[in-house]
Amino acid sequence: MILRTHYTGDVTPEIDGTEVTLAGFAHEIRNLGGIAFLVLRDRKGFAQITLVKKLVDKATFKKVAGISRESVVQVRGMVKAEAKAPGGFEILPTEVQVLNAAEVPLPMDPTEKVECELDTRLDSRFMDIRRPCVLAAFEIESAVLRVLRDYFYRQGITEVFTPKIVAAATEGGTDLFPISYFEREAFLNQSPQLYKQMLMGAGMDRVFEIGPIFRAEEHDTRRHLNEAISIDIEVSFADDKDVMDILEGAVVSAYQYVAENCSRQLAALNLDFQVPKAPFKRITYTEALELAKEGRNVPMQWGDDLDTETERFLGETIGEHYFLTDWPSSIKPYYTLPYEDRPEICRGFDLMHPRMELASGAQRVHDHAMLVERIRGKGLDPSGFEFYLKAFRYGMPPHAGWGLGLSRLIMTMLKLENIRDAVIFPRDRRRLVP
Ligand code: AMO
Repeated sequence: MILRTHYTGDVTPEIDGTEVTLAGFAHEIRNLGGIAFLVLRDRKGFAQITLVKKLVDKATFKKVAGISRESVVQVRGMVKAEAKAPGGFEILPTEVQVLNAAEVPLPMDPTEKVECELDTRLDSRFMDIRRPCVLAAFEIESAVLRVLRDYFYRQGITEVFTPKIVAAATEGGTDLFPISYFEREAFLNQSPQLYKQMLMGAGMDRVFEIGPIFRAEEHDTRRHLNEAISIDIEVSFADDKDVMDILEGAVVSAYQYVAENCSRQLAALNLDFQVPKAPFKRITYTEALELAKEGRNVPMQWGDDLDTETERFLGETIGEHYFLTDWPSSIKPYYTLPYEDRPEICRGFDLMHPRMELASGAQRVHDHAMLVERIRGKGLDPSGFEFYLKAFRYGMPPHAGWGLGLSRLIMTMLKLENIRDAVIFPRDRRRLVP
């Protein structure tokens, strides 16, 4: 049983005279006495249903005039070209059915006329997503996932899934959500890092994973969530430069695909959309620090992590996507490979959007003894990493990889103010429902 023959967006004035069946939400109902209009909205647009009192039966006119906003309706009728109506057509109905009536009042106004607080919108997210400008972001996200998967497949990268319930920390022992796992304590994984590296030891050579990461951080910012989707890759027989090239290609492909295939969604977002130009600038941590010191009076020392203010300053100065490379070994995780001749610097990198960090990655330590030493050097106990370290004892190819935050990619691509706007049901410090 298909309840519609067309989406509103597929009806054009050229099919004047065709009978169609549309289904969607009652966006607006206007009864002007002798004539009534029902604006039907579906995910592809709007259609004006015009009822002339003299031409339709009384009962239908009365029913339409009494429909509550946002009720689910189905309309069968004839397409008529009408320059003044949205999309250049109207529907002269032969049958209008209310499939499900909406209660009054609505929990929020789903039209775009009224500005609404983010919290109110998130409390009634199902209704918020009915707004074309909100829906557009999630349709674009789906398009981005599709093109990224294609991009990875074309590079011979295999899609994998790794566990989200784990026994131990991946990235240093902090910021994990504990859960009860039968008689033991377990944790929600904060990154597929250790597993994707182990798969290099498994000879899988090139893997990618798109899945949730969990961070029990207390952050309450516009760019942090406690559950996020991360796009991770790991590649054997490759170094940091090789995977930076893959990352740059992934980001540019995503933008390009959206520019070419998502014009309806971009129009709903009212965006001036620019595809970033490759190659992205690559500057070292030390160069970035010099730039920041020149431009602003900051007491930052070599070895400090870049604070938000410095990141903002660099973003404004550089003005486009850029890579920050060659970080101090002391502030990158234990799995990041130090340069042989300058062990205080490592082959870790971040991909930056002028507004924030989008991804981080590195060439990894693949030597067992060095990895044990690096784990110890970070004040961690190697015995907790035995399942991981084991994969480094029987032949581990050199490898590199990265993790890219999907919501941050979408947020920056679509110039959204808050990362929560790039997640259907966000999880943050205060929000566990819906
Ligand atoms: P990192 O911790 O930098 O690196 O995470 C990678 C990317 O994931 C996104 N991200 C987040 N997005 C929203 N809210 C959060 N709380 C959050 N935390 C991370 C960011 C970030 O750049 N194992 C490494 C990756 C690697 O080296 O392969 C890692 O997890 O966009």
